[in-house]
Amino acid sequence: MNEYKILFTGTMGAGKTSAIGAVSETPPIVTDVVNNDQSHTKERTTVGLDFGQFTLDNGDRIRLFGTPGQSRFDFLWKILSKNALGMVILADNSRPDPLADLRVYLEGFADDLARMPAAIGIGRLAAHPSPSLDDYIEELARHDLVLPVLDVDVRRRDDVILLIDTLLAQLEAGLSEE
Ligand SMILES: Nc1nc2c(ncn2[C@@H]2O[C@H](COP(=O)(O)OP(=O)(O)OP(=O)(O)O)[C@@H](O)[C@H]2O)c(=O)[nH]1
Ligand SMILES: [Mg+2]
Repeated sequence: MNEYKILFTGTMGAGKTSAIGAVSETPPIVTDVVNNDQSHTKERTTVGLDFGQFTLDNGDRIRLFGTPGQSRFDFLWKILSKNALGMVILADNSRPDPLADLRVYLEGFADDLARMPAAIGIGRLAAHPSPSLDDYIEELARHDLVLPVLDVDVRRRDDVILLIDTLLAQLEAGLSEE
């Protein structure tokens, strides 16, 4: 049995807590409090971490960690990414400048992204079609990254599992090269 630690990160309200809650087999550990951040209207926001886990059909266990979205907690990013085997970066396409949001995480996690697989999940794309998936791919290319970019609804279990499978497929491809 293998255990994989996967980190979920991305901007405030992109859905890190929702995504982990959508797939966790155990009640997710959530550290949300009432949101006083004026930059976002959401009711609650994460101030510590999210944690959830689930088991794949082959018995491998996935441990999911989520970061707080607010940048004042970015000191936690390094701690939470330690020993992670892969990373999911979530974006919210309804925000004023989602590509700028993504850049914060591409730059903040540059060291990690150089050594671990990642997948990008774009939320609320149907209602907010711009920027497009191609625009995200171009933004990644400007950071010398080639990563899968998926249209996801973090509230849907299947979408979150697809993101995780995309990471695992990259890990497996990497392992078979060795
Ligand atoms: N209507 C709608 N709501 C969505 C969609 N995607 C996500 N949401 C909602 O957006 C909210 C996301 O909130 P969280 O999961 O707390 O986001 P987070 O990334 O953990 O936020 P922070 O911890 O504050 O950084 C939830 O209320 C979701 O139900 C969508 O496509 N449509
Ligand atoms: Mg959260």
